[in-house]
Amino acid sequence: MSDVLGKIKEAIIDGDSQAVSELAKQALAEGNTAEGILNSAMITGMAEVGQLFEDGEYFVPEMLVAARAMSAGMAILKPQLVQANFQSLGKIAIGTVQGDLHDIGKNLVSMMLEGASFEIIDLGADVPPEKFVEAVRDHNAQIVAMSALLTTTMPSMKLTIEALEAAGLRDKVKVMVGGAPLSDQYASAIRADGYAADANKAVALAKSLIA
Ligand code: B1M
Repeated sequence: MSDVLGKIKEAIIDGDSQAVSELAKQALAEGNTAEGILNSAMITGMAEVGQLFEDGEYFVPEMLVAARAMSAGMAILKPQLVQANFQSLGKIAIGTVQGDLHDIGKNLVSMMLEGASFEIIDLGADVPPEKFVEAVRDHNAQIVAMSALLTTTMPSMKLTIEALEAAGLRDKVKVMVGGAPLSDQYASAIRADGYAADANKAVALAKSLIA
């Protein structure tokens, strides 16, 4: 790993937002791609934060400052990740499901989808089933995209699909799911239309769902 990428990773682990912003700018100026910075430095830094939490060395406040530092870095990379394109491929209502506050992965997926020319209706985090239903109804979204990072919040995806069915909207919309504890098997079990393991795969999946 190059020097600047190593420093970004360390700054994520330390939760130093200012350093992450400055180093991300430096890394871009040195010719690194936004995706390279994200994957080699920032996401690996966050994975290490998760490991430190699991090992009992980090607690929620440390995870929170690391998340802020990650968001600060993503803000610097966003213009490179999202290139304006006016030909919309379709509308996607995206959110992290009810009870779940983890929004970094969702924001990243959302950015990449926007960069691939989808119109994004970002419902935020802790989104109850009825909010997804409302978004499909009000915006005519073709895809509902749900993220979950906690095993305890995964069932909310199933509840959202059932709410779409109850509202008579399930046939009009495709449902895609993702997040670290998810799998293809879980997606099939709750009758989602697809699962993506990361943001790039989410773009490919969204394209295939509306093709
Ligand atoms: Co929390 N947390 N957290 N946390 N947190 C995890 C998820 C955990 C794995 C840590 C650990 O134990 N190792 C663990 C979950 C265990 C489990 O359920 N199996 C955990 C826990 C336990 C908790 C709390 C319960 C802790 C507590 O309070 N005791 C609590 C729950 C709060 C709640 O949500 N109700 C909690 C709180 C928090 C913070 C608020 C402090 C903070 C989140 C801040 C924020 O998001 N704004 C936080 C953080 C930062 C993490 C870790 C360290 C990092 C998550 C992250 O942002 N990763 C995480 C450990 C880890 O992931 N290793 C952890 C980077 C991000 C780019 O990756 O989100 O996986 P990810 O997204 C990926 C893919 O999953 C995929 O694409 C993305 C890009 O590749 N993807 C999709 C995601 N969504 C997708 C949707 C798609 C497609 C792909 O289509 C729709």
